[in-house]
Amino acid sequence: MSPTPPTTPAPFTKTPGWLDWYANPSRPAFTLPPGTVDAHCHVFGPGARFPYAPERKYTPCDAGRDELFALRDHLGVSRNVIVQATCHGADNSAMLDAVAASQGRARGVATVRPDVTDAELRRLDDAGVRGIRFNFLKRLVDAAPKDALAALAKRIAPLGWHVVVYFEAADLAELADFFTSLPVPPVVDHMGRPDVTDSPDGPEFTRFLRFVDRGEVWVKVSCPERLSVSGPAALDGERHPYTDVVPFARRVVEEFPESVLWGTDWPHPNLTDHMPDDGLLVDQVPRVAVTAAQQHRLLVANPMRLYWPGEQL
Ligand code: 0GY
Repeated sequence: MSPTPPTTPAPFTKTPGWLDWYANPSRPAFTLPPGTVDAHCHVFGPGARFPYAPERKYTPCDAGRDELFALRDHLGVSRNVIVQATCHGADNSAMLDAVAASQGRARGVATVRPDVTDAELRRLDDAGVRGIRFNFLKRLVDAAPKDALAALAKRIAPLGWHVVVYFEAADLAELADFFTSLPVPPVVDHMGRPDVTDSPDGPEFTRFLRFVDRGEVWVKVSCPERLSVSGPAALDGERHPYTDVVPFARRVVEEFPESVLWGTDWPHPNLTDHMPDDGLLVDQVPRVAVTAAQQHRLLVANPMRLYWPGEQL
């Protein structure tokens, strides 16, 4: 069943120009392998039950757990990693509610404040959280001092968690040493947001690849719709948009097959020109992970190792 848009009016007014998620995604032509994990997605509200944070930089459409699970089933995904969205600040309730309702088929990545208690971290761990998110995009959050982030990383290390890091490509030079100084692995959102008008062999992406090469760095091969400049209209075959992102994603999968993750980024916050058909995002997978072995690592083995270690595949 395709997810259907919410019918009850939200108590919040969406940011002007906000695009709702794609209401009737196509059925993918590519069959995802059994056990596939969507390792980057979000829930928004619904705002009537889980109010958006006062400090948020945008107000989204509601996009709750039921719609996420409907999309999961429609695409043939088995599990989700639900990453706390900035519109909920450090109130993880909507994400935790979704993880609880998934009956073991979702894990969470939380946002916590520096003064979070150890008891709260243990509660989050019991609830299925396996990491925290450090966001360096000024349009999404106000910057937190690095020493506070480093202190948090030290406190989550005994739980076996990681940090999900989101930054602009131009900021990596300044952040790389900080990331590798942390006692937990960084998991990089959206391939570090490369400029895809550049070459995958150019200096900026080469710097990113060499950073990943330091070891214990995971990369989400995600968000072609956000990174693409050629966009949804320039097709390479009927179901293949975002072609300019493919060489970057393929390069990461080929160089670091054991460290890559894939995700939809549903419900696609802050896209301003179009909303992707999630079925087409699935169909991009075999373009970036071309062998069955690469696909199994990207979609199943790697995310299972990070989020459900020790579970049988
Ligand atoms: C993403 C990207 C974005 C937003 C968020 O939590 C968020 O608000 O993650 C973005 O605007 O680039 O990962 O969904």
